[in-house]
Amino acid sequence: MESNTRKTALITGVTGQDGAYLAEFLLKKGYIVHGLKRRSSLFNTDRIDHLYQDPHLDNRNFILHYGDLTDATNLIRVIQQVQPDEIYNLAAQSHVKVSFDTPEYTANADGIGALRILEAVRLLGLTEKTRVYQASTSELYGLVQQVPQSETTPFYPRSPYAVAKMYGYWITVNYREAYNMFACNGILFNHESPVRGETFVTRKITRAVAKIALGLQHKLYLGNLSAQRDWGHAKDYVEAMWLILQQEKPEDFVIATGVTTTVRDFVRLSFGELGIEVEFSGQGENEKGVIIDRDEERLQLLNIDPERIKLGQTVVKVDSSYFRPTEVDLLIGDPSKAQRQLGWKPKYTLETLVSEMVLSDLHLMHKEQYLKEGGFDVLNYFE
Ligand code: NDP
Ligand code: GDR
Repeated sequence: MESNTRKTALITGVTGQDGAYLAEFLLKKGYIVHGLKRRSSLFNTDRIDHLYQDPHLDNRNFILHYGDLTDATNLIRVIQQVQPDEIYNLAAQSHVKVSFDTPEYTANADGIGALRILEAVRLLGLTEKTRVYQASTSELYGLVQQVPQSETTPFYPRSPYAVAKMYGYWITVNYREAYNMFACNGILFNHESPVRGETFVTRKITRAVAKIALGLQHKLYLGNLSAQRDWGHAKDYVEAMWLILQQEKPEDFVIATGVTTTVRDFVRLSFGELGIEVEFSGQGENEKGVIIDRDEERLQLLNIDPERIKLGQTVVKVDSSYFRPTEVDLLIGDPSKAQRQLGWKPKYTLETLVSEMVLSDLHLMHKEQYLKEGGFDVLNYFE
């Protein structure tokens, strides 16, 4: 892109999983990317540190602004300053289980936050210039009405998170219809990556599998093992976000792989990636996963001591404190509209996703093991 035709994008939630992949994607496309980040008592920019540019340099194409979706005046100021061609509203309290503990905050950030962005664009007279992407979610489908879920499937949200996102979905549709704004929902099904937050189930599993293999952890405690999710890779999904805003007409799209898997099978696949076979037995809270076989050649290839992998060892147990007051049992998306209209197709399969996540966590845990064995694992400032 020539510098005078370069587009400008503003990403809220730039420090999150999707924000980081999207920033990288847009920078490669030649955009000037602005990101909204929250003030935190610790550095929270790990995922975008590789994109960081010294603020003292001229001609930066990646610029961060402090801000929060609960602060309208701040959003208005940043949007006025940036004058974006595209806004990707990815910021959210995105953890479904946590939303039961912080329902009001979740409604404020995830629901009213979307309104604040749209209203800022309107108040600043940018409705013709600025296109808005709203991060909607398969959690909107909630209690199963029909499968696979498509753009026409009715919503039945099952958590404060999903209810807040339902407001975000409809206010986006409403601003599109009322003010002729180019505002779109991407209804994205679960998508993961090596930089997925550590408390979402996939990353919790892949981290634990790597730790167990290296003797840094003994057991993995999980909640509902029978939940089924349509898991894709975040890298594929941020491309879909961009495609949605490049269309001639603003519309909403389901983005999914069309394949669903249980949490239990995700665990099996993850251990399998390292050459460890786990079998499940028992039911409900008594279900457990036990090591029944090991592939010594694979383990050695990955620098894992096969002697650490004990046949008969229980490595997965159920902890009911991870159950949700209301659960979403089955998600499987129908991405045919996106395939047809956007030409979008995921490049990753579940197997390549799991492999990338497990090997990345194994790499991290090898470093942790090295530090621990060298006596550098705990720096206690408060002794
Ligand atoms: P993450 O939880 O990884 O990232 C969320 C981002 O939002 C972080 O940058 C976080 O900042 C920021 N944030 C949270 N609250 C606020 C706030 N009040 N003001 C400003 N920023 C805030 O989520 P993902 O990247 O996985 O998801 C991106 C979006 O897509 C979210 O809206 C999520 O709900 C939605 N979504 C995600 C799906 C998925 O499977 N990943 C599927 C469908 C929708 P900090 O880093 O400081 O915490
Ligand atoms: P989800 O993702 O709720 O689908 O929301 P999460 O990975 O948290 O849960 C998926 C399923 O796994 C079950 N589960 C567990 N979940 C967690 N977190 N921890 C556990 O120990 C555990 N054990 C079983 C859950 O009950 C659930 O059924 C994600 C988020 O990214 C949302 O922001 C996004 O909108 C949706 O995906 C699509």
